Amino acid sequence: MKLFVNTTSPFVRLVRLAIEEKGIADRIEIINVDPWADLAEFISANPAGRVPTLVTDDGAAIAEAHLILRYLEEIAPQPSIYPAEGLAQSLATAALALGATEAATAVIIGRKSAPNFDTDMVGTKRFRTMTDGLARLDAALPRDFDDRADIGNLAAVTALDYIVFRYTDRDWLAELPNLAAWRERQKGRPSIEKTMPYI
Ligand SMILES: N[C@@H](CCC(=O)N[C@@H](CS)C(=O)NCC(=O)O)C(=O)O
Repeated sequence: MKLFVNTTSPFVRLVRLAIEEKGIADRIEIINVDPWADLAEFISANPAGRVPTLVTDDGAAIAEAHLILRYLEEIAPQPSIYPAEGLAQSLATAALALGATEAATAVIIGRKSAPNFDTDMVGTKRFRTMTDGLARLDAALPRDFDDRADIGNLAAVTALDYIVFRYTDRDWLAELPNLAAWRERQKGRPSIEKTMPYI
């Protein structure tokens, strides 16, 4: 299989965290692309030109992180990232984290064409989503990875690290003492360290 990625995308990271936790990295060739560069092979796999995009050994091209996660769960069911026990709570945690992640990427993309994006109506709502989403995670922490790796904590570490990485003018962790301590406890986990975003 092939996975089109870049090194910054939180949606890519979510998928790569699942790949690492499921122990299937050796089955997947990683192809780094610039999603804005319209590389022919990439666009042919995903006309939206967005990472992550997975191409299976049978040639099926699957875009959208959640659809890729669904496929990974099928080909490598254990360890499951959607365990039945406490599933609703894990999905609720993931929903908060994904809302914050979507908002954070929307601002980065919005700035490309609208210089005042941060302060317009949409940008203001996206920042509020990030702030409130992380505050709610701080008030109701995800499980530790040592307990289990599930969609909730995969999405939470993805959201937190991405926002800290992209929005450096604010000390997010100082405002989120519980989440900061939670993040500290996850340090050293191979899946997390291997997939940290960078430019
Ligand atoms: N809903 C998609 C979002 C993917 C996405 O927005 N990827 C960004 C990188 S973070 C991208 O490739 N952007 C290029 C573009 O918007 O054209 C998913 O869950 O995979």
